[in-house]
Amino acid sequence: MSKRKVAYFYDPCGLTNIAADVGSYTYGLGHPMKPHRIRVTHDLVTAYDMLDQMHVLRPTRATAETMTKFHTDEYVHFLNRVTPETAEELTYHGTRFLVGEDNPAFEGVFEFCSISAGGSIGAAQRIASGAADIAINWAGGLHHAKKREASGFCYINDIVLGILELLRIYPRVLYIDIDCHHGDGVEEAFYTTDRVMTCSFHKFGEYFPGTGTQEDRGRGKGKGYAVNVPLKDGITDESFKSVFEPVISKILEVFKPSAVVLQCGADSLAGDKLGCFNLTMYGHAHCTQFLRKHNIPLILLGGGGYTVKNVARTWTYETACALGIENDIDVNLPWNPYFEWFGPRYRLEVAENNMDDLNIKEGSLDKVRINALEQLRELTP
Ligand code: ZLV
Ligand code: CA
Ligand code: ZN
Repeated sequence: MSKRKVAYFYDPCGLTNIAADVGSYTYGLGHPMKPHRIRVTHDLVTAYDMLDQMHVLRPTRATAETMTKFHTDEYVHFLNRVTPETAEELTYHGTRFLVGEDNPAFEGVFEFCSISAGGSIGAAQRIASGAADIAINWAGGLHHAKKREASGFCYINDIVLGILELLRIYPRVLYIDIDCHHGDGVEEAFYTTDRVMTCSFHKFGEYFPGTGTQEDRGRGKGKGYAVNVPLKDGITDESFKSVFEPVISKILEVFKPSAVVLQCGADSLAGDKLGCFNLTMYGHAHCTQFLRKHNIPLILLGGGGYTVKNVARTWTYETACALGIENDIDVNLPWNPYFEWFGPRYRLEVAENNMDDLNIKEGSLDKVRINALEQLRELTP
């Protein structure tokens, strides 16, 4: 397999005036979203000596004005001035902009968003200029953020901003979302256009955010260009592949994207604190490998992922997949600042568990695959 030019975005100096990186922001004690996982991933990528095999770039922080390419002025202005102390007052007692405890006004929230969005926009620019074949931003992938509101741990939609940047150059962009949750913010942003196809694989049924049925297919010009693959608990590598491969192959055939954005949310891994799927690291990374093989300009983004060690393992392995060196990677972890923490096995692996695959047990997987393929067949010119 031939080499690819890879750009890797990482901010080593988050939290202004403090010697810290993007991993230093915290949503607060007890909150499942841990930006620290980006730093642990970076330390593993470093320990595996991958940094000198790619262009390591510090993202230009997205300005408030840049964010308004998607979000409203009013919302961005709010986010730019809110602090933990003023949140109650500025949100009209928690009824506007930030709803509920999912989206706290934590210290440095705007700066955190500007790093996340800056990385995804930078990744898009690097791809569009031809300087990279694959661009990576593990601090991105915050797919729930809405035009005028934060949602599901996401404040600024770095993905929408990155895709808008790609659309300046490319006629068609494909967005694929393997996070365990529905990619509702990105779907909504491009629901009425045929220039962006969105395809989300997610748990559906009594699960956040509650959207993403196969009847939701886009509207107007965008009809047919939103693809939803609703799944049940316990999906295994084999089941996932049996729907991912045919659906994505068909999309590549009928939509012919000029660039692909893959949201690699790691809460679809087995053993995730919030997720309910049963994918191994290899099953998850298969999606990256499958897309790399097709040789279309590719952006890899982060997203969910709440069992920090497994997130770091998987995104590290996926960085190796982008470089095409995954077969040379030692499954025994090299020494790194968090080594002790990866016990008792100290290995680069995420194993499956013994949960039932309800997609097979309840016989829904075949129907879901057939429905998606039928929708795509209708787009054939
Ligand atoms: O992975 O939350 O269920 C991309 C992503 O896709 C809800 N939120 C909403 C609806 C009512 N609430 C619950 C409010 C709880 C606030 C704090 C938690 C705290 C501790 C443990 C779990 C949660 C939690 N919140 C679990 N699931 C939620 C979801 C939001 C899921 C966002 C997924 C984001 C980054
Ligand atoms: Ca998803
Ligand atoms: Zn998620």
